[in-house]
Amino acid sequence: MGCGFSIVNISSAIFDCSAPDLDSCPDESLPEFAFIGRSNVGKSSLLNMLAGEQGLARVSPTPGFTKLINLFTMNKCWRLVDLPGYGFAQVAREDSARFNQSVNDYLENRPNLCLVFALIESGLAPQEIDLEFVEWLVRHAVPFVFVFTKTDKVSAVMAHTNIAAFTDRISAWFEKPPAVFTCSAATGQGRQELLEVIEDEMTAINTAANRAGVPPESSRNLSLEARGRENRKRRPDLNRPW
Ligand SMILES: Nc1nc2c(ncn2[C@@H]2O[C@H](COP(=O)(O)OP(=O)(O)OP(=O)(O)O)[C@@H](O)[C@H]2O)c(=O)[nH]1
Ligand SMILES: [Mg+2]
Repeated sequence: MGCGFSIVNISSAIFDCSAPDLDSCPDESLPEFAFIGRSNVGKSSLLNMLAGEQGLARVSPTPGFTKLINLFTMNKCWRLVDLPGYGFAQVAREDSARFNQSVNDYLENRPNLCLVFALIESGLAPQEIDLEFVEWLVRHAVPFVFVFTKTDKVSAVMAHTNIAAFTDRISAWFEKPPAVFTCSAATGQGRQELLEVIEDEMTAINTAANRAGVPPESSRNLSLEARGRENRKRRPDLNRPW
């Protein structure tokens, strides 16, 4: 199956490997979409929901469950990447240990990382640790969109209030803020919209490859690297000194 196939229909979802660090990640030939967020926010659950396969990534009510960079290949042509969460209490005693260095390294330096889904719990008022992590993403020009999770656990009004409060806190950091999505791994809410985000990114990659006049299959690495460079150049305009 080629990469021109509609990615909204996931027909194969395969576990690649668990990597302890960036150097242990597999080859850079496929576009990657990664999930990041506080421990227990629902990263692994959302990955399974998008892949349409419960049990693909391991889910647990215990925070800090995912400890490695877990990579999964969809339709043999793009990857979903489940990352360890941040803010897990037992590793949060020291400030320096609150964020995982391997995760930061992956987010900052993986050339085929197309887009990050930054997960925030829709039932909570803005948390300092989430704001701090988003600030890190902005600082490092990591391309991301927001996904507010677990909408089944909260009223629509409360979710809206929390999302508005969060986006209000960060609005001064951007000229154009990242897109905001909501989801529930329990009900499947948001699945179509998030797969469309991935499809749009994949279409952009293929279009760039075609424009370069090289067949998409053989130029995939090249166009992704170019895309990574482009993403890093697209540092949002920030209205405050860092
Ligand atoms: N009600 C509800 N529960 C959810 C949802 N998503 C995840 N959960 C639950 O939240 C808990 C944590 O889910 P995970 O997907 O393991 O969270 P995670 O972000 O991968 O957590 P770490 O790997 O520890 O960083 C589990 O008990 C899930 O069943 C959701 O959309 N709705
Ligand atoms: Mg997890």
